[in-house]
Amino acid sequence: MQRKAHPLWEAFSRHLESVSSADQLSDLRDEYLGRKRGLISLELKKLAVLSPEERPVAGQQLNELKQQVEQSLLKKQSQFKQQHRSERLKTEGMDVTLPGYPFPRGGIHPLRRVWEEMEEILVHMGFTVASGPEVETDYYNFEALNIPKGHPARDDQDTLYLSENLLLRTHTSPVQIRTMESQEPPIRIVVPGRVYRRDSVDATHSPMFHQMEGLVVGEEITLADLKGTLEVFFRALFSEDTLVRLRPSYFPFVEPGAEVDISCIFCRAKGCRVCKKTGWIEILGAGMVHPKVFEMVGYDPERYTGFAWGMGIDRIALLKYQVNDLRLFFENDVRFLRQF
Ligand code: 2NM
Repeated sequence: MQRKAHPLWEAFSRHLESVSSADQLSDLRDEYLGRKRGLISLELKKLAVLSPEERPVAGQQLNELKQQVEQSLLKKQSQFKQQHRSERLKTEGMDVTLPGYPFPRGGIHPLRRVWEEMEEILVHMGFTVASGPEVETDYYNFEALNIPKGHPARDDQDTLYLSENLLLRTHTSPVQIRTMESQEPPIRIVVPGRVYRRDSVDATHSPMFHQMEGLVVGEEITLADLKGTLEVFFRALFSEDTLVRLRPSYFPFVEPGAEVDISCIFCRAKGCRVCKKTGWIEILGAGMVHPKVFEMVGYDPERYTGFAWGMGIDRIALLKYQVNDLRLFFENDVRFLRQF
């Protein structure tokens, strides 16, 4: 049986019709459902004065009204939400299928990559990375390395002097001297860094380039250790079948000194353009540290022996990436750099 609707229902319905915003809707809710002064709450209080016969009927009617009001308010509220959402979509919507903006990517410079790769191999072999100043004194760059004033090697180096006594280091060897001065053997260091020479720029020369020198000092270090160390290093850097060979040579700071070749990594020693048909590529200089150098740093040359080497990072990068002009590494044209 359809019960008669509460008289407030009609008033509420009319009110609800005229509501046009979420704020007005909230006011309407307070007006009817507010705990203290809401119209329905007031009606509920009036139940108390009715007779026991009238009370259940009126009470049920009132509860139905309350439920209907609540439902109507919720329905209206969700209409407003929907409306708000579609308005926002109209103004804030975006086409997620549009292509994005290109994102410029940086990269590691090829010289730096080779530097890091070489360094990592040596660190795995137990070497510690050492570094020092690029502006050096005559003493650390020459004197302590058994290159006294007037020695022809000083002209060979073509040094960039800053003053009578200060210069841009021509090799990283001063770092080895500083290390030996400050610590006792055993020593096992690798020294990567910038070095400077008075050279004009061409495909194979630059006044600034990069070296990675190494030094091992101990009580029974031999030339065989030097060869074995370099073999392990080049096999890791190039390939497992790389051969190493030493040819006698002269550097004032070592005795004996050697030029070190590796078997050609391009033709596997068959003979090609890179190795000039010899099957070998000259890659570094090395030797057993000269007793005079040990004396200069206060080591007993009777007790200690050691080997050292010096190699060009730039030259190895040229080989590794088959680039034929050093200038490409220094000009930093992104079209070139992007290829690495
Ligand atoms: C080279 C070749 C041979 C070398 C020697 C030393 C030191 F400090 F221990 F005496 N450092 N580096 C060395 C030896 C460097 O470069 C072609």
